[in-house]
Amino acid sequence: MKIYINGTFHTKEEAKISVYDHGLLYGDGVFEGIRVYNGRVFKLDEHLKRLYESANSIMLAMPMTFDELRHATVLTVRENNMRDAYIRLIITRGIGSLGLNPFSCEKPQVIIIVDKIALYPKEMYEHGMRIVTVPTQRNMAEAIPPQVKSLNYLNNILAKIEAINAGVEEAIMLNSYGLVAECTGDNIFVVKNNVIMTPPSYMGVLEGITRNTVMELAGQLSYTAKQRILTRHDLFSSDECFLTGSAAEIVPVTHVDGRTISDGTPGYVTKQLMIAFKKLTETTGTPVFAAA
Ligand code: PXG
Repeated sequence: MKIYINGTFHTKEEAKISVYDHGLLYGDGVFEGIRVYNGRVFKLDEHLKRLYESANSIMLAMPMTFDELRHATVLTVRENNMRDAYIRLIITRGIGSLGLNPFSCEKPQVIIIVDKIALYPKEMYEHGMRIVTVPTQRNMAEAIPPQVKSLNYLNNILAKIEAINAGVEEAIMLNSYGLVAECTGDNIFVVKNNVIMTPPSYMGVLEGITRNTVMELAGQLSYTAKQRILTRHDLFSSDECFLTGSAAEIVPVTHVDGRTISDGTPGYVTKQLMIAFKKLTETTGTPVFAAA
């Protein structure tokens, strides 16, 4: 495995950063998780755009231009010679002194890992997943903005621990108003009377690339898709429920807080979206290998 750090490649064993890096000391940095399907990077520019927006929001001056980083990302996939992969792009604040001041840091570190990821067991894609609401709330937008994909994921990790303690794989996080925000690493959708709905970003949601892709696919399949405030009751009484994310892709949800959604099997609209999504991932994206 070849890991990119600031322009050079390292083996997994040798890929190291300083213990003085503020990414480690304070979770100060930003990241992206991107998939490669069939030799093409899916939605690369959308992910890079969100990365630059996240960096700008936390006043982290990106050390590379958009085009340079796009090139480095594609190059790293090519060096690893993988046609189906998961890219983790990490920008840390860099090496600094032991104090919060980010401006003491010399220069941001750019790390690109190309590996595999399997978020949930395969059966869940066929038979659906059980999820529960957990006590840990999603950050308010006035705190760490959920729209920033920062290295500080403790909010979501606490929720993930609560889900695992409850014997399920994923947690529904509510915002401080008790309204549905998202899951720990995925966005959440419901389908009711053939209308596809997901909470608006101001509810405390990361604007998922997969979420936006699903909204587009919904339109192409002639469904109405909209952003709407959702309560737990809206989840319980939905016809269908599913989660979206680059790592998760589209996962049907069949049980929420012990309530069975419809007949307890993955819904028709969900399955149609899964098929359309798979087709899109296989036929679009930035080619990694010259002739792809
Ligand atoms: N919400 C949150 C909080 C996320 O972290 C999503 C939604 C889905 O966004 P995308 O753009 O991927 O559709 C995410 C993304 C992991 C992992 O290692 C998590 C994510 C992405 C990749 C890997 O668990 N979260």
